[in-house]
Amino acid sequence: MASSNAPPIDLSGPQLRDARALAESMHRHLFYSQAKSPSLASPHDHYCCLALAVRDLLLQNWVDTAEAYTKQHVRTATYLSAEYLLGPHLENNLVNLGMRQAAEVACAELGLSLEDLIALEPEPGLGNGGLGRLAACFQESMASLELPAIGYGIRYEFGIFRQQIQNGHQVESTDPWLAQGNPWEVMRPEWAYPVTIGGHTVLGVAYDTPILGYGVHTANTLRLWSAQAPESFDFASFNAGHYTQAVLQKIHSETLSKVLYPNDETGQGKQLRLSQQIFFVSCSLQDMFRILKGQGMAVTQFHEKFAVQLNDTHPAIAVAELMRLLIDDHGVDWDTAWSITTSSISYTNHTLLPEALETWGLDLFAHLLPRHLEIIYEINARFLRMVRIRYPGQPALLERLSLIEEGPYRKLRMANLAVVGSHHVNGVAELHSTLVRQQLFPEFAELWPDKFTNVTNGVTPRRWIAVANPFLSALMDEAIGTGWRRDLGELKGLEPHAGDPAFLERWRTVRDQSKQRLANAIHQDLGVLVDPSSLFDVQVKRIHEYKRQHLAALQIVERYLRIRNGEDLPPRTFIFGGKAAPGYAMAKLIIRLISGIAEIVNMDPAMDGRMRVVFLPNFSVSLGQKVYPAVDLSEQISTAGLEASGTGNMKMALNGAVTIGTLDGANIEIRDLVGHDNFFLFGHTAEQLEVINRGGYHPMPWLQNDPIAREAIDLIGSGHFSEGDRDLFDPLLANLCSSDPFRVMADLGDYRRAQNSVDDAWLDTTSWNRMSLLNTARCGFFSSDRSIHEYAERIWKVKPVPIDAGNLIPSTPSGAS
Ligand code: NBG
Repeated sequence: MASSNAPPIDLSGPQLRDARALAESMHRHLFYSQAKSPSLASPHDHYCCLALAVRDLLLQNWVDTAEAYTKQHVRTATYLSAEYLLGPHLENNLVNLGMRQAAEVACAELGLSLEDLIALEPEPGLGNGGLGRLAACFQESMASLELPAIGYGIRYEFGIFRQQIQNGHQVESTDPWLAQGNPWEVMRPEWAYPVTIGGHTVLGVAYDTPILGYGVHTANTLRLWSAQAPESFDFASFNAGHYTQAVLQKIHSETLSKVLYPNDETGQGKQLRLSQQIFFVSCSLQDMFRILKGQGMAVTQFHEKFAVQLNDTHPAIAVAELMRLLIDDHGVDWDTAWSITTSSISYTNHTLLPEALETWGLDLFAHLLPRHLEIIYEINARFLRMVRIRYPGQPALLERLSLIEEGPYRKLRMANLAVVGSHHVNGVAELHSTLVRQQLFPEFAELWPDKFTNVTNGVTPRRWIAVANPFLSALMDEAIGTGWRRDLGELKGLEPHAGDPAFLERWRTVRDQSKQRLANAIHQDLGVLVDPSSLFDVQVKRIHEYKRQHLAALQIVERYLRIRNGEDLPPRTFIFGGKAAPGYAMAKLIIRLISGIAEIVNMDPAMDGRMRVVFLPNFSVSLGQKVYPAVDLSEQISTAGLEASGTGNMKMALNGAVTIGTLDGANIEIRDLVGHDNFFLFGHTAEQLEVINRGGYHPMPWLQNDPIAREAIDLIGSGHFSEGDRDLFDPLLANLCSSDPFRVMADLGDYRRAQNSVDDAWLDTTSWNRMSLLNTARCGFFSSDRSIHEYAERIWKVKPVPIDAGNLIPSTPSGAS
């Protein structure tokens, strides 16, 4: 492997010692773990050696943490999530250990490039988007805040699909992220639990990954369950000569944790998804009972030991499963079991979109989980009895609150189950939490006003600034010290520099370095040359109509027409990225449209030096780490009221991007914090849209008054961006012009106005740099440390437990919990 071209790093004594030790450890692992000689080692061998050497370094923390938690009987948060979009571990662990520089020197000593090795790590993409990434940021923050916590989930063999763009279309392939092994996990065959689904029993086996806190000795555990057949072979069939049948049985069981479901996918694969949910929830709860017992605590103390957080409704079956375990397996009476359950569980809602609120047909549910259904009927009967007493003579109210949706095809409402079974329910940004109370669960909110609360999302500054943006990090370290990594509020210290032209110039320079880095990657991967001095206008996130990538696309077509008509506009590079659910035809068509526009624009000499359009394939955590630091303009343009929070908006603003956005999700809080002058606002508010909707929305009047929009739509319809194919974009255009469910036309004019003011603002470089700096300086609130602190204080009642370095804590007298 090529050696690093990086300038030599000046390390002080102890760090140099660390570097030497690391290099030695890598050398040893090459022989003892990879069984290779240096001359035969592949780049992947070197990556494994480094990963194993780093893992060795954090094992002490991991072992000490487990030991301390056990001996001190600490109250523990358990986070149940079907998704963890972790991203690669290596660099993050190096940063959290304070070993990033030492590793660079160690690699150089061995003639290797740390950056190259980091790039070799396959990313565990065990999540779809924001929800899964939030779960990953939260794990890291819990460890950094020294909070006793366990993350529970599924060890999918195949993570989120890989996306390629072929002839402008999204093409999916599998993500065999485990194919080359995974140095970060430890299998725990001794912790395996049976789960019976549809009369068939599978075994969930624990795989543990350490989650290292930043600058502390805490390393918490992420425990993911892998499905196995209880016996590798059905010996009866085997002996009867049915060898193949016995093996098929095994394969059937293991299918359960094979693949992560893409979200936004309706209907398909429902049965397997429900099975996955009960599978990981049951294993996790059984594991908690094992821990409880191991600490000599009674089952009736479950809620004293554990705060169980449901990440959306995917784990909502936990309400019924915890009841079942308490009653059937542990002999607890109903009332006590219900009190334990509702004292343990809390639920976070992540979306108001009706199609994302999970329901299960009762037939399917009864077939797979008959005992759970019985329990749910009983919960419902008791709950509705209580409601009937409080609100006599209101059958319609009962119908809305019921856990069962009546009708020809009866369904189980998982969100209602989660609300009834939880002591707290939270939304993920102020507006969203208000809408959860007012629109989604108004009757529940009236019944239990104190149950509902808000915890605005956040992102971890370690991965999303320190790892992702070394250039900005170095400048900030110099200006305000290094403490922002632990207390992101310290970014405020940048504010006095907003009036210093020389500092703003340096701010610009480090931002340009990130843009250059992204430009290089775009050139290398896509062969497109983009100008790092142009305005980088970026929208990266899942492709969905409510996020309105098509609104951005229309605006780009308008800009293209304006430039062709001779208008002089400041140069811009439009960058998109994101996956569309494989079954979501409209989202895939939006990708096709963006690719079509990119192809025409990038070939047109009239666009040279004025505009480029790029669709980055296979957006991921690692790609995000390159993109977020390079954003000048952050596109957060969802239909107001539909984006629960957004977290990409936070990553971009923290890295110095200015937002163009609607009053939606956390955009509102970002705008209030950074100052209204440092944010480009447009569009209807959620309230205004409600009024418009009540009057009966139609896009036509908007379109008729907007000749520019009509021209853009006509150009798309003419086949200009689809090699003459006039029909290709028909479904998209017809939808926009007839029902326009996401109110693109209602907001297009104001979006154009806001984009014009962006052009004006960009021309004043100093003032733009100032806006950029103020966005970073004022967004410290959006650290996931702050979010987790709120959960721990207000919802979980879990306290930090500092871990001493390499120094096992002696057991405390009994009684502490
Ligand atoms: C998503 C929302 C985002 C939000 C993340 C994390 C789901 C179901 N919801 O707006 O769409 O930021 O959750 O809370 O994925």
